[in-house]
Amino acid sequence: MSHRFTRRDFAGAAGALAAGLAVPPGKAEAQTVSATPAMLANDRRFPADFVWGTATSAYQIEGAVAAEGRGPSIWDSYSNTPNKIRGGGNGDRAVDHFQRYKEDVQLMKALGAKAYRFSISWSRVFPTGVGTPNPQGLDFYNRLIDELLANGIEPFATLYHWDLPQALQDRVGGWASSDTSKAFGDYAGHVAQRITDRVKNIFTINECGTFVDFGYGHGPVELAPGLKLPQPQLNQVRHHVALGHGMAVQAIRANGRADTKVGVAENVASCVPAIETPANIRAAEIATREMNGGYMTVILEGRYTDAFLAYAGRNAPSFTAEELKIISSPVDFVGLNVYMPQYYVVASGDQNGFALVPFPTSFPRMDSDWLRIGPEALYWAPRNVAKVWNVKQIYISENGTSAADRPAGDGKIHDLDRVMYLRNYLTHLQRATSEGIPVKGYFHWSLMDNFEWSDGYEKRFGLYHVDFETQKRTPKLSAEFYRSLIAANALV
Ligand code: PNW
Repeated sequence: MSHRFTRRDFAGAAGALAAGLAVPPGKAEAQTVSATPAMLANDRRFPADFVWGTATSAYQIEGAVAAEGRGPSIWDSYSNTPNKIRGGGNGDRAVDHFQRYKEDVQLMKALGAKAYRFSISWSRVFPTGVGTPNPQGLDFYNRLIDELLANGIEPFATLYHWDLPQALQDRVGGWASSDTSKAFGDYAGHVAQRITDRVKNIFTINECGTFVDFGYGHGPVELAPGLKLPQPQLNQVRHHVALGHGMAVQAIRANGRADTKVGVAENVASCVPAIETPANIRAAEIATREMNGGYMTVILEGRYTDAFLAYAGRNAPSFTAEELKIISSPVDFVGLNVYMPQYYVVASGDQNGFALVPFPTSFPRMDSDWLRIGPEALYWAPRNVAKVWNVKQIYISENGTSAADRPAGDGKIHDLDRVMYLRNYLTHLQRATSEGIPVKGYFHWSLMDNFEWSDGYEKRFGLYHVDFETQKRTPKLSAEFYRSLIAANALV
């Protein structure tokens, strides 16, 4: 007979024993059961069909920038501009994944990972963004997809992870023009027609919020194309990106197999109640809707909120009702990239109904300046999205951290800080799934160290350490942690 041994039982019994007290009647059974990790795992499990994976993106890992007819992207130009990238790196070689993809699939397999989220480089498929497709454009991805499937790993493809064809930037100003939204839709349809026999899940755009604000606006970090547009144009860029997403959803529906599932991968502004009171929890829901007005809200509701438009005022984007309909084409799932709590929220009596609490300067961070540590974001982000928009399928499309990983004297990488981060964040994800919040899977960012955009090769996010000279991959302690967690399908 199996006795469901809860953590509370164990804590109670252990506490009583430690205090030298007699074990109270009825707790005797607990006293005789020794708490093996497997037993504790009863409370700590993830759903049986939970999808554990890792994530990467094309420009950050592939290299081979001139292979098989690829055209240049804005990241080739940007990273080869002096003083843009820390340490002066670029993605010309990156981590040579284009050549080493078979070895890299084995790294995933060694983790026991069930899925892999990668991105497709638009300028491999359409070297100038539009027009005649490159006949070799999908060859690499076909090889990769086949290799993944042969190894029992489910491919999840992202169509846009920031590497816009340079020709589109030059010709129409990139996302400043709705021509780019339309070109993105055409590219999405082309790809869907050719991969959805094997790829059943597609993310349209990765983190609209990040690449628009940092690439066209004024972020704490700068990204390609490195423009600083005034507010009206910046809001128009936002709108064109949301429109591009919607056009891609429609093109995938029109050109892909009927069983294809499509969604976004958005760096949702995660709103965490500063203290979990009913009033603050409600305030965090209201904040979720307002603080995600530019993307998530318009994508899931088909309208910009009144507060969003009032705040933008004369700088609001121009848009048509037809465009709002395209933007809000129904999605099958929502992908959330969650690294940190974006805002801590409390209830407020003013008309917004919420207030944002400023961060103290001592708030803890990981190795990237922007990466604040708040494990509860991995509970609240999916919880709020499920609640506010009644979303039925959520993936954590990215979560992870940078760490100052250096091989120790024994050659190993003891990244205790990444393990700490993961253990705590995943505890909150488990809280979410155990409450029935519909999170279907989790993709760790990243499989291996790679080109971290403006931070070049100086920030490492991988479960595998990469020696950027020799390209040697070495599992870190966190890879071992993730492997154990996947094997147990529970917190370890
Ligand atoms: C994401 N921020 O970027 C991207 O999707 C990945 O390509 C990237 O490597 C990863 O997270 C780690 O940075 C972000 O400043 C970059 O808030 C910056 C921020 C958030 C996400």
